Amino acid sequence: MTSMSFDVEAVRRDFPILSREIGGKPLVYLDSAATSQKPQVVIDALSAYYSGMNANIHRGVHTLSQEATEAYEGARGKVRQLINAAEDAEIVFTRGTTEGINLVAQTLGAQRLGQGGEVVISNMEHHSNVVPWQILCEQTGGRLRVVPINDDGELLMDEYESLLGPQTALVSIVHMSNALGTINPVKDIVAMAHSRGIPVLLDGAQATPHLPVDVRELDCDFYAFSGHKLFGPTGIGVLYGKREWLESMPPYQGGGEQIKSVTFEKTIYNDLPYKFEAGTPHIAGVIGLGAAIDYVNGVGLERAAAYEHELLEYGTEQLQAIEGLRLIGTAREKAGVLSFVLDGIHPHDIGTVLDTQGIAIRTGHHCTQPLMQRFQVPATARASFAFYNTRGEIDALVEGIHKTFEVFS
Ligand code: 7TS
Repeated sequence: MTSMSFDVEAVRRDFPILSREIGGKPLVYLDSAATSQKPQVVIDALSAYYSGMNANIHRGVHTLSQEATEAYEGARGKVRQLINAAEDAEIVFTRGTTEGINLVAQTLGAQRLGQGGEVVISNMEHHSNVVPWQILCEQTGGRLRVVPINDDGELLMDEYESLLGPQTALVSIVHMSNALGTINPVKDIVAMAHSRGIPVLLDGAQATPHLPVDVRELDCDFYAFSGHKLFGPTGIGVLYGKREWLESMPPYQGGGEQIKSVTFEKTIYNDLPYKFEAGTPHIAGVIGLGAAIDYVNGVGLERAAAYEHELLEYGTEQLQAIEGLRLIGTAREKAGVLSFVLDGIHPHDIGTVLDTQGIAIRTGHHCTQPLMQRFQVPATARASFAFYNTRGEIDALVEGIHKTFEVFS
């Protein structure tokens, strides 16, 4: 597949913000790993819900409530299809990846992790796949074990395997790294854990916008991701869980919607997935996420991934040719991210100069401080792509980096 078959200019016209200017220069948005931009159809879906359908769900006999419930549950079906889950009941709506991981930590994690038990994560995890497990370890007397990585930013799989044992309560690993772009061999990670009866959660925050994901093929027990990185609204996310685990787990939060009956003596919890959806959910967000999934399906994730891959190869070549630039994250399997440092220039200064050129990148530790420690850098500059980016924008980035060198020379 070549970029010839992918009409990026047509895709760009779907995203109104991409025609903005910043300080008189066309916006070059290279921060999609932080949050993606939204196509008009998603913006319209939010507006249509509030202007024509707004009502609470699952509780009204009136028409608006029925329409809102139908739209909300329809979106759950779209999520199920997107990740090929077996049934809608395995799709739990959350606030985002962070909440999905905390949910599993405080329910299944609390059930499985005892004194001396272990949770296995990796050196490239986002803080949201570190801190919830640290909190759990403090509560239970458990211990965090960390899979090391090599200098390219790839997991050391032998080390991973050697960390697994009867003491391992759970494995929680990122599918695609936000700071390096590495795509981890998650199918193998799951298989190795399962051969020892250990459940696996995958953090799919970065993978879902870049790769087709099939949770049944991966055979993972949980898969967490965020709507806002997948061209949908903020404040909405998904936790996929296998039915047998979700059934066996206690609720995460108590409240309305998640119960069947309540007396002061005893509460009977609702069926899946409602047991885990206490309170009025982000109805508009769910409907907007459904619209985002329809949009992504229309673009075609596989086609988009091939296009993005070319973009990444082009960007990698261009950046590697710049003297004084070091790429952080050179895994063989990677997508969508170019993290780098420049000799003698702090990443924040790079970001500031690029902003004067209309170029938006992220600078800092990317909520992966242990990873920065591993590479012995305080921070990196990170350009991250989506399928709406172009070669011309990479050229602008390269020009901006040269300009940065001039400013600080
Ligand atoms: N996991 C990964 C791999 C992430 O990249 C992020 C957010 C999260 C979890 C948390 O997602 P949230 O939607 O719950 O906040 N990553 C980034 C980033 O790279 N820049 O800003 C947010």
